[in-house]
Amino acid sequence: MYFPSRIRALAAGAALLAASAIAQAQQLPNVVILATGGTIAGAGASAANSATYAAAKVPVDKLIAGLPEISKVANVKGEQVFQIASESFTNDNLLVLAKRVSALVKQSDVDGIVVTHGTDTLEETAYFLNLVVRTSKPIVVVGSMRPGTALSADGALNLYDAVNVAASKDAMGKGVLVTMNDEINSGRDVSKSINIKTEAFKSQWGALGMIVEGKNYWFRAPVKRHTAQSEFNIDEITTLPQVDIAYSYGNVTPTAYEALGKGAKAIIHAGTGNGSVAAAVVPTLQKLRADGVQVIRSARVPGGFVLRNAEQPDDKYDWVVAHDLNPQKARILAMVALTKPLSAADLQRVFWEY
Ligand code: DAS
Repeated sequence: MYFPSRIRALAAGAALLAASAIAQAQQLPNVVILATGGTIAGAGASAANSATYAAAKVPVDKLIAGLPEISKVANVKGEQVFQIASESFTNDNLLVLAKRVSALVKQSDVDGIVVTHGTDTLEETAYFLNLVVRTSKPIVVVGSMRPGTALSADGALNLYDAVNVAASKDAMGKGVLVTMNDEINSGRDVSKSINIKTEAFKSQWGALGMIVEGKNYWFRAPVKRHTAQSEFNIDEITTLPQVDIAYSYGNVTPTAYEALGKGAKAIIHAGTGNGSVAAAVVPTLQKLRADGVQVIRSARVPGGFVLRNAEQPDDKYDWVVAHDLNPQKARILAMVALTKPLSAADLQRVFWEY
């Protein structure tokens, strides 16, 4: 039977639906998800495997398809930048990722960026982006402690939160952010403090806020320089200098410092207490400094900050203190800072400001 008026009505209805879908999409922010691997893309043999699984398996399009709720929050596009476990991240990975972020945030049709990442070095990548990407648009780094195949997997909500924050105007100008376990943390301050719980990421100065059911609740903002206010720019960086970390402990010898000092532009001393240097190591650090290697005192103690000229004569030895940065964060800042020819005094200013 042929009913032209019904067909016309159906066609008109379909056109109306299509038009409203387009109008709605035009109203939503545009968020790009750059996937690098990690547990958030991991898969285990069974739902009972929350710790035994393979990281970096699930492609970004599958992650997005598995989270239809985000289509109501933003127009989301995915790019698979890498598919690796983040303990294997290299300086080249950092450069490639940061340059892609920098290119995307320059686009007027991109409102925010999400980076999915393994949790092991997530804090390093988040801080690196915080230092070198010149933008006020939200950049949110996110991971998960359990693979998506596990009971009570945390990745889906972490990713949903990350897209919400990346799509939020009130997240602009706060530096690189990390959304894990309902919290919004600063990419500068946050570090992985527990290796087998979903509440793994903590900032010793506290979270910036929380996100609940897609709404951001802010309680503070960063005071250190970042992103648009940074003097560093990934578009002007082609390579990163070698900076290594030497861990200190009782009975320590200069062996590691001597070996690392052969190729490094800076050594991060993960000292005991307030970044203390064992008497057996002082002469080696003095020689490294004389040879042009920067010596930066951080601490193996997770909380507090290293004081300049307290138990160690930093002025006399021309050493730098890492302030409140843990050794792995201090390494990221030292690498970025030493892309420029800085004296120890200049470097110390950078550690106070960033
Ligand atoms: N191997 C860990 C990593 O890729 C898995 C994870 O926790 O994301 O960082």
